[in-house]
Amino acid sequence: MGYESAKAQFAAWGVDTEAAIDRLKDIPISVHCWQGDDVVGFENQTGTSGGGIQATGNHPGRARNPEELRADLEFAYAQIPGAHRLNLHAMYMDTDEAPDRDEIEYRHFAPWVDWAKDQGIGLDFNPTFFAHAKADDNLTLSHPDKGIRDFWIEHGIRTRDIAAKIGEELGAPAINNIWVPDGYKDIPVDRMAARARLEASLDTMLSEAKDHMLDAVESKLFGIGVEACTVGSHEFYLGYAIRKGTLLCLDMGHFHPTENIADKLSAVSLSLPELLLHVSRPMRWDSDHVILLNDDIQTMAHELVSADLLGRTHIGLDFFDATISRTAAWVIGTRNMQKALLQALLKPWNRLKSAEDRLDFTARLVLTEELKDLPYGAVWAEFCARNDAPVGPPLIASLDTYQASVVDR
Ligand code: RNT
Ligand code: ZN
Repeated sequence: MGYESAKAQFAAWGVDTEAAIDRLKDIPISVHCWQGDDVVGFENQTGTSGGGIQATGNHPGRARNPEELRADLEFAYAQIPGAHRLNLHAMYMDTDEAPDRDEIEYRHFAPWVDWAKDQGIGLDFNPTFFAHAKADDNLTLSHPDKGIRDFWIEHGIRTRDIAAKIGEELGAPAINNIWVPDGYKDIPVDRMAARARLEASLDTMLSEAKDHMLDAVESKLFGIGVEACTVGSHEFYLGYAIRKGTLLCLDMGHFHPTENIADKLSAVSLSLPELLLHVSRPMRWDSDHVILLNDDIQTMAHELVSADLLGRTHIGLDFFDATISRTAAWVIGTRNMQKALLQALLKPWNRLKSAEDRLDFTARLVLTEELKDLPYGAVWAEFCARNDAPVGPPLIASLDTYQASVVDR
């Protein structure tokens, strides 16, 4: 009932809700495993988390092992309409062995692949250059000590092999995203040396061409403990990605607070064939709050649709909040990304673009503002119903029931 009326209202603006629903169903979101356990991992390493990527809070229910994490993910995916991916970090190995980071192999992750096949989800991967004694200086691939650099280069090479094998097993490429915490707390005297070392390490790490996987590089502005300089800055990686043909990962928390990250998509995509997003919500700094359906996310979705970038942008999430139910955080954040995409898919693009082309900015403004009143919620509810995901009170009940089942962990 509600949907049929909404469909007619959108149709009056020339918008086909069925086409939007069909398109949204096929947009995978890569859900980050690390929201489930506060970025701890399963290897009993003793290093500090590094680069300021610490989750705060002590809500009950943190997943302590791969079985608990998978159970939590299965629950979360069941509340999220559509088919998605899991973004796994190397520190989430599932094995009785205790390989160090420079010893990991595909077999240490094979249970994740079996599970992904079972669930019908794709996998992405990440080397873990933090939470390890050899990262305690907040220097890894750019460390002045060649031994430390070589250790991390070996780790990176192994993660590329693992990602390639994962991609081969699942029949779709796995992205292997490189983020290093490298930087300086206080003002360095030789930024060039650190950046030259990072570049050389990356070159060695990425020297072998690989099928079934895609390399991505993620920049950052600063982190707690590396306030004065981040070696892998935006300019560093933008240039690197363009020269080397890797994906560029834009994390929404890794820029100056007043920068509009959505504005960057059209700009960088003219020089880069594919992009990776870490959709996140910084508050004052790279604080990785659960994403809301707010202007930042809606603008991001707007740009993805308006600039026709959905086909070459991989959408991943990156937030971690341990003050609320971790499973609810996944579900709320992922659904918000989808809601923003749906809103963008429900815009009368021809009318909007033609007003702009005619320089009729009055018409453009009246359109953007009137469109906000259209009943997108009824289309969202229909999308959820068709994909067996709850909305409203049943969703809340489902989240509560699951959280109650994990409080004794
Ligand atoms: C850190 C980066 C990075 C991490 C994950 C865990 O600031 O955003 O993406 O959050 O790799
Ligand atoms: Zn990130």
